Amino acid sequence: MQLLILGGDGFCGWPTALHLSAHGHDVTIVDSCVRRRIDDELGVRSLTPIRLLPERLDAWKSVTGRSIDFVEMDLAEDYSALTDLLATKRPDAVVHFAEQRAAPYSMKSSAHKRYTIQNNVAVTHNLLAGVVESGLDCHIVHLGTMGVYGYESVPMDLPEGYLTVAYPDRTGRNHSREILYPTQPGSVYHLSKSLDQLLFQFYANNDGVRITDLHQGIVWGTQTDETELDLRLVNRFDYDGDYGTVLNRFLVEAAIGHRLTVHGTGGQTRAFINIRDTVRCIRLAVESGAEVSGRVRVMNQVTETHRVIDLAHLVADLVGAEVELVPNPRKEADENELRVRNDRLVGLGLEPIYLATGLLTESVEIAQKYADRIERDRIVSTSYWNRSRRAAAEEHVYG
Ligand code: NAD
Ligand code: USQ
Repeated sequence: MQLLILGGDGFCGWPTALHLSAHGHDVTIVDSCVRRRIDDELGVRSLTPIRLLPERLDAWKSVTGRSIDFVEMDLAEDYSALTDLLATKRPDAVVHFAEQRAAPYSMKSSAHKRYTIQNNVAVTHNLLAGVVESGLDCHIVHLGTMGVYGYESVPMDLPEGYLTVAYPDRTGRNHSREILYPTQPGSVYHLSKSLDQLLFQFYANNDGVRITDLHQGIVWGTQTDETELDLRLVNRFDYDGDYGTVLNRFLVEAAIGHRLTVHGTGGQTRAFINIRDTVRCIRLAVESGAEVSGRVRVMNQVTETHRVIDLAHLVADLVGAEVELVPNPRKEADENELRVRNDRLVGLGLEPIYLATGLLTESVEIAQKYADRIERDRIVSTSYWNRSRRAAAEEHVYG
């Protein structure tokens, strides 16, 4: 298949581009490399020493003999370049990763809130409008998030995208229908993904655009079969207070003897997936595109759920670290239950990797290997959801 990977220089996009190329697809990465500039803005860098994208692509060619094209483009700004590219490449599918994806970054200031909404909504809408204008029958595979469902405890397993609701009509006769699951975003970033859902629903209804929205959980791990073929292919690994996700942060904290920063009580339950499963799920979604028509296909891209405090103790026991309960910088429920259906991806052939595997140790080893690259003062999260969260955090003395 001819594939465009939007955001293919990022944490999920890079290993996915390699995985799809390794499986015989013709891959073009489209990226503005804005994520590398955000590292500069935040005064931090990937734990792993990632090469510039052209060097990564040369390494892939020299190791496998396969070429991946790269087009540098700001997808939020350069609509005509995007439509030219669609007309030239005529992709069978576009995988869309190209958004600002950190919840804490999206809450840092009004400038960060505005950037996140403007960038994310513009990229998604430009892509949809561009696909319609090009007249291509091209399948869009979007990386959405579990966070669109919100984290209210509900007495059921979360369905995949749609909820069946029943309601009486004026005469009292009962009807039922499926609606998009009511969205309850917990940050401006998650809000941008909720807006994406409406854009997808509209373009699927109005223009018959074929869309798969993958509601992905928190990704952990860093390497995949393809990125570990050569040091120059290594994937990025974020650990800082803005971009680092919880399990990867705990692994880094443990590796350098920092206390594990559990927000609040740690009673938050979240959904997780290993990066090796991420790339397989996306291949399954792309290669099953022929089954998508009509309404948006939503698949929950998760393999398991865990409470944050349990993860902290798991890592602490594995590596020998201390756990610290710190004031939660986020406005979120202290405790929640979460169970999620993932039947669609399992039905397509996903065989989940669980936390119990040796891959946790792999991440610890990577963290230890690159420990001298870690900026300790960038670990604690200093993005607060509101003034009272900031005030509570500023009173806390970190151990
Ligand atoms: P990332 O920040 O590492 O990668 C995103 C890439 O998109 C970057 O290379 C960036 O330069 C590019 N990009 C952003 N805006 C762009 C624009 N306007 N034009 C061109 N390129 C642009 O993020 P990631 O962790 O790889 O996440 C990828 C996608 O997966 C995101 O949409 C995110 O919401 C989703 N997701 C990630 C996780 C996770 O745990 N990392 C979990 C669930 C969903
Ligand atoms: N947390 C801690 N300590 C930390 C970091 C986080 O206790 O040091 C807590 C947070 O308060 C939160 C939970 O861990 O309750 C998860 O935080 P996270 O930063 O790992 O995940 P989140 O902000 O939700 O975002 C990440 C990705 C995002 C993706 C989302 C999937 O950055 O792109 O959409 O995971 S999900 O959470 O399923 O919506």
